[in-house]
Amino acid sequence: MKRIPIIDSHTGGEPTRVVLSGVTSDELETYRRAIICEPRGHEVVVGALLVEPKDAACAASVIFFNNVGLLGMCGHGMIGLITTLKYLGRISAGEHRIETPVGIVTATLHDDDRVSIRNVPSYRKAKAVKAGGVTGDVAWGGNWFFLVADHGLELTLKNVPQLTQASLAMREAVRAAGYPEVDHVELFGPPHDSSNHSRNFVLCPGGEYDRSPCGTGTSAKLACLAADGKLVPGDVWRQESILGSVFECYYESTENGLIPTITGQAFITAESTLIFDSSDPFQFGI
Ligand code: PYC
Repeated sequence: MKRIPIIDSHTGGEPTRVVLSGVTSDELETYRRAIICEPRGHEVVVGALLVEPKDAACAASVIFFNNVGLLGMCGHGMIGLITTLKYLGRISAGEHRIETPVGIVTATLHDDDRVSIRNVPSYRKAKAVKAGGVTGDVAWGGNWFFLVADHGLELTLKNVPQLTQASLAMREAVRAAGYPEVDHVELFGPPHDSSNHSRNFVLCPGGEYDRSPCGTGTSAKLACLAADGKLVPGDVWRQESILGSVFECYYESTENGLIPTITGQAFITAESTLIFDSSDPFQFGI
């Protein structure tokens, strides 16, 4: 029987499953759904496969994946990964460089276990795109987002089915409008906690919603705020999720573009071994 050791965590409610060994990057497509989906997991889980870094100055290299494919970067997942590496005793407080498929990210593990992610350069590609009856911006924050404020929906947990349906329709519309790269949709509304600046609902590529405020989505949001002159470098933006969990963020303007830093905290929830029995008809997931 094949055995794959994993560590689970959540960041602001959004789960991350770190795969420690047992799968190579070439084998990932064979095991991707088996690791994420039922009967071992759930569609919302984001996987993080640890692989050997090419750059010796990096503490680790990671490939993020979900129920439908690979992710360029993943903010909540990176916070989960750093917390997992600390749990394993592989890193301690301080700065750590981590390779991702879209570039090197610097993560700082603080003494109080919060983690700050200095993300890849983020930017707005298109402003005020009209698609599916709404107007929004297309932006990159490590993944591609369509960011919409004029959706007319209330961002509450009881509305998740409507928010999901509406976001799926917006995604189809923005792709048809000339932005086929968009795989996440981010809806914005007023925060429920007045110490935050905004609340969001984020549709992920596989149709699930992000329980956290979404690190790459918040990076895309910072890029749009900066482009509109609504947030200056260094000023703090507190992004609240549909669950009420918060990422605290700011950006720097550099010669490589706008670099967001996202701070949050993850908690370890399980340490276990996935078992693959060749006689199990659902060994590769449902
Ligand atoms: O935190 O960047 C993120 C993320 C992407 C998809 C789910 N979470």
